[in-house]
Amino acid sequence: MASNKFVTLVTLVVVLLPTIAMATDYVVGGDSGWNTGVDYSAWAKDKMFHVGDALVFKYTNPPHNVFKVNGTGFNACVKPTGNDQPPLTSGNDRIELKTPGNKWYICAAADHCKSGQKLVITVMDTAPASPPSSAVRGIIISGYQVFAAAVVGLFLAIAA
Ligand SMILES: *[C@@H]1O[C@H](CO)[C@@H](O)[C@H](O)[C@H]1NC(C)=O
Ligand SMILES: [Cu+2]
Repeated sequence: MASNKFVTLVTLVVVLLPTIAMATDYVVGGDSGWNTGVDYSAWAKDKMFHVGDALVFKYTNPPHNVFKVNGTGFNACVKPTGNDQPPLTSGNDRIELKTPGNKWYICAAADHCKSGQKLVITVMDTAPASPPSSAVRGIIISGYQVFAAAVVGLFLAIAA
């Protein structure tokens, strides 16, 4: 019967919506942006990055830029060579976090990286990680899902 398809669609939308809506854009460095003289490990420390979130690098080019590097390049402040990995230079670069794991970014201008213009983050899967750090997020989600279940139940009752 046709209304079953409708109920399924509503269920999907209602259940999946918070996953999409809760994706966050993080402006790297907050009001300081992507610059020298900013402690990016302190900035990243209390944040939880998930697949679907994005980093936004805001800076002036020249001199600044953004190279995505690996752990070796991060530690040694060495940018990738070759044209296959060009830097980001727009001054307002949004990088969507598509996969879990460690991500490293440096500025390759002069000694900027060595003086601290470098960022390492760990991206987690979309599913909320274990408490306590994600406890609040978990409560919001479970609260929403109770609400979602009620809405779906109502539709089922109407459709029956
Ligand atoms: C890290 O990146 C550099 C520069 O792109 C590359 O030469 C090196 O092989 C990479 N190291 C690893 C472990 O992937
Ligand atoms: Cu720089």
